[in-house]
Amino acid sequence: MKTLVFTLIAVSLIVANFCDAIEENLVLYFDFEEKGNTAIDRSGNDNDGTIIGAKRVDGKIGQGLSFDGEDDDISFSLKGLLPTAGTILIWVKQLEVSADNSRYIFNHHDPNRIYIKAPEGNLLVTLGNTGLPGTGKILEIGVWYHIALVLDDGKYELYLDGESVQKGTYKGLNAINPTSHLCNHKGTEAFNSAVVDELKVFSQALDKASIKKEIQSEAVFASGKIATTWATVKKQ
Ligand SMILES: [Ca+2]
Ligand SMILES: [Ca+2]
Repeated sequence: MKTLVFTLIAVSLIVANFCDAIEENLVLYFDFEEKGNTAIDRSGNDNDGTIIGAKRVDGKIGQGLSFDGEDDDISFSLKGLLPTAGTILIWVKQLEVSADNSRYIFNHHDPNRIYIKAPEGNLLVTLGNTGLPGTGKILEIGVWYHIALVLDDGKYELYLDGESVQKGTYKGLNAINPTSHLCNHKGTEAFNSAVVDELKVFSQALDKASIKKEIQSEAVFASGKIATTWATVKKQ
């Protein structure tokens, strides 16, 4: 029994190590590990998502949500987020190129725009009334990428797989909309064929180390190490 308790504590410490104070500023978290037409917001803020058409498939960690690029949607609120500071993190794998090649990944629509998209595969963001140039980083079809967008009072920084690929300034992001979407524009157009997983939105600007930590902690779960540890605990 002592071994069991010790192992449980050790596992708890491993998990706690990756879930530090920044988790308090989590305003939305979808892991897509459920069934049905609601994506449960694990942050506790009731920013649940309404799914139309999109299907659960193998994701980056467990299940992800797959969009057909024709008419699939998920809409959700971002209660708890202010327009002044925040971080959006998401895993995405582009599938075939859909008719509209704008390839929206995250859509918080105009006039207070927060767009993460990859037209022609070229990763770019649009913020408020500021259209920004493509990063030149191409999201290949069938490959998982981790994207993090940090907003900090008129300054932004975009990360791809934990590395900064663009930063600068923006204007005109003054309010948070009642709804946002993944993989389309406003839920009505520019549908993107892709699988997404692990959408996290924080109400603070995360630094590079915190973003890397998020990716690292997810990698631990994805590799099954935690599950393996639990399996070992159960045997004792
Ligand atoms: Ca559909
Ligand atoms: Ca998942």
